[in-house]
Amino acid sequence: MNEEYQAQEIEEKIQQTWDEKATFTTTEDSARENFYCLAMFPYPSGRLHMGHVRNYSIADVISRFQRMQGKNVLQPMGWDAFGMPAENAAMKNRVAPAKWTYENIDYMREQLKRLGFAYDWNREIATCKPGYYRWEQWLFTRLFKRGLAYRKTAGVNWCPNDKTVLANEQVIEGKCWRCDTVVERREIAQWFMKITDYADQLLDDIDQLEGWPEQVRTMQRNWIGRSQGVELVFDVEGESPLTVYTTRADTLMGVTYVAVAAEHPLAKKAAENNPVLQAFIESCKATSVAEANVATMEKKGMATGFMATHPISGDQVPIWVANFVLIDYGSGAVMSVPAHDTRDYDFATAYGLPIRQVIYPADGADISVEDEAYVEKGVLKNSGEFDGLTSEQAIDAIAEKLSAMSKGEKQINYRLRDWGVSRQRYWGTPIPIIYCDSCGTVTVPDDQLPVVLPEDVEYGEDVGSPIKKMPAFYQATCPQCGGAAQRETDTFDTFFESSWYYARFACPDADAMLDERAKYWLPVDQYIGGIEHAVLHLLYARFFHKLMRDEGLLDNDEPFKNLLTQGMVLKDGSKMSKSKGNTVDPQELIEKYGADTVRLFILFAAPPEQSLDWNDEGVEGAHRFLKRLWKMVFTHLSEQPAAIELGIDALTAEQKNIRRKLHETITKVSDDIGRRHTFNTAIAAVMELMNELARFSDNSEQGAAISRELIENIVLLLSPIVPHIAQQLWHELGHDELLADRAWPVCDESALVRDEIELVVQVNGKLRSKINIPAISGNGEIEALALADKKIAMNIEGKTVRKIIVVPGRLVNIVAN
Ligand code: L3U
Ligand code: ZN
Repeated sequence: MNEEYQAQEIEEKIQQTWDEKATFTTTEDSARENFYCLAMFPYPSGRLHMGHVRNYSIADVISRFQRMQGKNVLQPMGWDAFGMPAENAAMKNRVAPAKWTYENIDYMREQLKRLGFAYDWNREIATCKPGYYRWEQWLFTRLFKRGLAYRKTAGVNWCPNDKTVLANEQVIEGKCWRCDTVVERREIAQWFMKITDYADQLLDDIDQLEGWPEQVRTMQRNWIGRSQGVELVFDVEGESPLTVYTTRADTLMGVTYVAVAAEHPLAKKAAENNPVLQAFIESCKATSVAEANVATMEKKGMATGFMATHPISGDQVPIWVANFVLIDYGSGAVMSVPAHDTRDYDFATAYGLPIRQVIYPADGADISVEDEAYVEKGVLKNSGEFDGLTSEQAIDAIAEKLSAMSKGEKQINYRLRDWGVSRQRYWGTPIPIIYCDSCGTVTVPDDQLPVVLPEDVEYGEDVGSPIKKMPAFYQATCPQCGGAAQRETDTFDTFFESSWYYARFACPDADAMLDERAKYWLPVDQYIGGIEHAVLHLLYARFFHKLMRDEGLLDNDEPFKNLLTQGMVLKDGSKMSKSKGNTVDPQELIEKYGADTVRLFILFAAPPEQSLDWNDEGVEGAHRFLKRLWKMVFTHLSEQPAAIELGIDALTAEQKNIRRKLHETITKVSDDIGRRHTFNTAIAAVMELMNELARFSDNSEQGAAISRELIENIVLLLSPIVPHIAQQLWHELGHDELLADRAWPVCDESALVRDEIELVVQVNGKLRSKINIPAISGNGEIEALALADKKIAMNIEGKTVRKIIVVPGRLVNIVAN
C-alpha cells in the first residue's frame, strides 16, 4: 500500500474499473426491489456549477446507499438541451446553437464522470435529439385530436429582450425569469395545453405526495388555487350583461362600482367617441399582463360612462376600466367592494368612489373603514334582508337568491391558467402542425414524424429564428389535401422536454414514447432538485404523467414519490452566480484535491435542504480528513497485515465498549443516509468513531481484530460519499469485490447489549433493594439508578440524602435522614 493518499491516481483507476465492468449499467430485474433515483438534469450551459455538484452528490449518495441495500438502482443522467442560452451564445459567438450545445454536453459529461457519479450512461438523453423530441411531437398530435392542445389568440407575457413569450410562471415580479427584463403584453396566436382540465386531479393528488416537502405541496395548491365562489351578472342597459366571479358574495350589498379590463368589449365601445379613454386603454395594453405584476403595479382607471344594475338592490353603479383587471382571468370584469377589499379600497379612494360598509366584526368590536378596508369575515349590516347573517350564512343565502332570480350560481374557480407552450425561438422542438388554406390546422401524421429542426444554421446578431426565414423548413405539403401549405415555425417551451424525461430514462431507446420498462421503473423513488422548480417544472411533469397515463403508457398517477429540494450554494452569504462574479469553479477543486474531497466537503458542510455557505478552509479540512483516513488504514496494515478472526465471546469491557460504539454508529449512519438524508451528521458520526479508534490502544490479538472490524466498517460507511478512496482502501484491506456490489453493513445487535451486574442497595446500612445495572456504569450513573429504584425511593421519601457511598461491583449505601 502506498503511504501517500494520491487522489487523482486512485480516482482515475477506479473510474476506469467501473467503466470496464459496466458497474452501473442497469437492467430491469423483477426479482429485486427497484429504486429509481433522479436528480434534475442540467441545462448544458457550459461548465458545472457548484450547485450541480451539490445536487448530483446528494443523488449519488442515495443511489449508492440504496444499491448496497440490495436494490436494483437506476440513476440516469442527460441534458435539458434546448432553450435560450444556446441561442444567446450563438448570437454572441456566431456559433450554431447545436454545435455550442453538443460541445458543452461533451465537456460537462467529462466533468460528471470525473466526479465519479454512478450513472448508467447507456441511458443518456439529450432532449435536442430528434429521437427524443419526436415522441413529444407524437403526444402533442394525439392531444390535439382530443382537444387537450389548442390554438388561440391571447394576450401574452412578452420579453422584449429574449423576444419570446413567457408563461405566467416564468414572470417573476413582473420580470423575465431568465434575463430580468420588464415583461410587456402582446396579442399573439399561441398553442396551449389544457392543463386546466386536470386542475382537480393535480390538486387532489397532492394529498398522495407524502414524500414531498410540505412547502412545495402548499405552493402547488396555491398555484392551482381552487376556490368556491359565486358567479353573478350585472345587467347593463342596451348592452350584454357583465359576468363577475367572487369568493365574497357576502359583500355583494357593498358593491359601489364594477371594473372591466382594458380589452373588454364594453371598454372598447365606451372609447369609440372618447379619445382620452382610448388613450388610457392603449396605455393599459402596453403594460404587462403578467399576473404576478398585479399586486405591485400602480392601479389606474377611468370611468366608461356606462352603468351596471346591481342584481339584488337594482341600484345603478358606474362601470370603470381598470388596468389591474385581466381579460384572461374569468370574464374580464370584477365587482368592487371598497369597504372590504384592499385593492378596491385604494382604487375608490384614489378616484373618489363611494365606500359602503356591509360587514361588521362578529364580536361587536367597533371598526371603521375610514382608513382601510375591513377584509375579515363577520356579520352583515346595511344589506337589507340579509342583515344579521354571518358571512358564511350570507354567501349561501345570497347565492340562493341570485339563483332564484336567474342572476347567479355557486361556482368553483381556479387560479391555474392553460399552459401557453409556443415560443417564437429557434432552438426548441418544432410544433408538429401544418396550416393549409383549404384544410385549416392539420397535425403532422405519425409517419412524417419527427419534424426535424435543422441544426446547420447561420446565426447572426439578429435575434429572429432562422427557421422562420427558411423555406426548406416552413414550406410543406398538406397531409390531407396534398396542396401547398405552411409549417408552424414556433417551437415548444423547453419545459415540454423536461416534463417527461424522467420516464424516457426508463426506456431511452424505445420505439414508442414509452414502453413496458417505464411501468417497471416508475414512479421515481427519489427526486432531487432546486426549489426554483417547485411550481413550474414539477406541476408540468405531474400533468404530463397523467397525460401519458391516460394514453395507456403508464399505470400510476404521480411521477415522483419522494422529493428532496436542496438548498442554494452561497458564497459570503449571497447566491453563487456568474453575474455576481463569486463563483467557485468545481473543476479547479477537482484538479487540486480530487473528486472525493469535493463530494465530502459539499455533503459535510450543511444538511441538504439548507443553504450551504462556501468556505475554502472547509475544503482543506475535508481533504485532511481523507488523508487521515488513508493513514489510519496504512498504519493498521503495517502493524497487522493479515486479518485475525474476531472471537466475541471473551472480550474485555473496553473491547465490548468500542464494538458497541461501532454498531451504534452503523445504525445511526444508516438512518441518517437512508431516511433522514442528513449526510453531514452521518459523516460526523464516522469521524467520532475514528477518534474512538485512535484512542483504542489495545495491542492484543482481539484488540487488533476489533480495530480491523472498525476500519472495514468505516470504509463501508463512507463509501457512498467518497466512493473512490473507499474502494481503494477496501482493496488494500484484502477484498477483491467492488463496494458497489457489497452489502451495506448491518448492526450486530449483540454488540449493543451491555453486561449487567447486580448491586445491593442499602439505606443507612440496611439492605433495602437490589438493582441490575450495566457493568461499565460510572459512579454518577450508579447513584442515579439506585435513587430511581422504586423500593429505595419509597424508603427515603421525606428524608434528605446526605451521602452516597459506592463500593464498585458490590454495593451502594445511601445515608439519609
Ligand atoms: N434543466 C433544469 C435545470 O434547472 C431542470 C429541469 C428538470 C427543469 C441545481 C443549483 C438546480 C437543478 C444552486 C445552481 C439542477 C445551478 C440542474 C443548478 N442547481 N444551483 N437545470 O442546470 O442548485 O436546482 O439549472 O436541480 O446554481 O442543479 O440545474 S440546471
Ligand atoms: Zn389541405
